[in-house]
Amino acid sequence: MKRTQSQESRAQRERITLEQLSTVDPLGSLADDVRTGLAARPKSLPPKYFYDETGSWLFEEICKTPEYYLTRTEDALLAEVADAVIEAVRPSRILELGSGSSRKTGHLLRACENQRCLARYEPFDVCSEMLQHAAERLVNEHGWLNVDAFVGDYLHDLQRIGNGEETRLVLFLGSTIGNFADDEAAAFLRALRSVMGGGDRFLLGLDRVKDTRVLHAAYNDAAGLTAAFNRNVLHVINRELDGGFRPQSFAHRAIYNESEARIEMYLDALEAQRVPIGALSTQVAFAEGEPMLTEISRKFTPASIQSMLGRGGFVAEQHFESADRYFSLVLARPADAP
Ligand code: AVJ
Repeated sequence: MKRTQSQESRAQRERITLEQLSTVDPLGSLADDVRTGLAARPKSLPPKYFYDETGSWLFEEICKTPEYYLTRTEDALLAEVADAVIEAVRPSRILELGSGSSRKTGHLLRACENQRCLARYEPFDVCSEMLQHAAERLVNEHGWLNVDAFVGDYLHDLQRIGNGEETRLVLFLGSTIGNFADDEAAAFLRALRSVMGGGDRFLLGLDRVKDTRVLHAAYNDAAGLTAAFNRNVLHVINRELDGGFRPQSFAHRAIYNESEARIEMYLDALEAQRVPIGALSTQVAFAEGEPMLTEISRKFTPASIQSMLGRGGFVAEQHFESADRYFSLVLARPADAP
């Protein structure tokens, strides 16, 4: 019997669940974070506030620039190794932290299909619209797939995802872990470790140390998208905290700090100015040329990956790298598990 279109879409919707893990507003911590960051020297802002609707769109556009090799290199590598990963882990569930549009996940789902390892997909993100959209696309593409989506902040709400007997593969892709300082990365990994069972596995994407010119270009694209992405955080503050930033009076600057092995992204004040922030009942003074750190993006070596994982309670089981060694995918297991 032929099913009508509405029966079809209902059947698809029934394969999707969406659970709100936190009741806290993702922007709830913005005021405190901005107050703290702007009182620090150098002034700084946390990178997680880049990603409002405009910022998420700008990031997607950055990924398409010729200079920003990260996304396409990781995507190609994942396509290459997905079968090996699924064969090694044979997961019942695939949990993806910061899943966004879930575009790269398709490689793993196809590998699952090929190997008759029909895992449930658990995308985890702050944006429920993005999750709903991605889930609908995926159940549409994969007739066998069930999606259990989680809305929350993976830095705070990890403890609330259940941990059953089934094997879970946890994904953290895109080298997002590079945004965390050493101690933050260790704390995040330990928190993740604590919700994982001994048989669970962790697949982590990491950008590698490479020629400084290649790194520099990736964060200073010719089209100016990274500059717009950087300044977008000022628009977010203006909107959410009744701020008076004039984004055009700040210059985008991204440099590779070789001794720290990280990109540092700044907004430099082009002139001396006082910026009112209504919701904080304050004015923030900037000297001419004063830098404000908006993001670090760490670059890794096999040795720094090992030591970071070790501090977080993991050991690398398999290390996959692209032929140009621009990017790594590391399959890790809890250190104290068999
Ligand atoms: C999404 C955090 C991996 O650090 O490369 C892109 C964000 N910043 N261009 C990165 C970003 C500037 C990106 N991550």
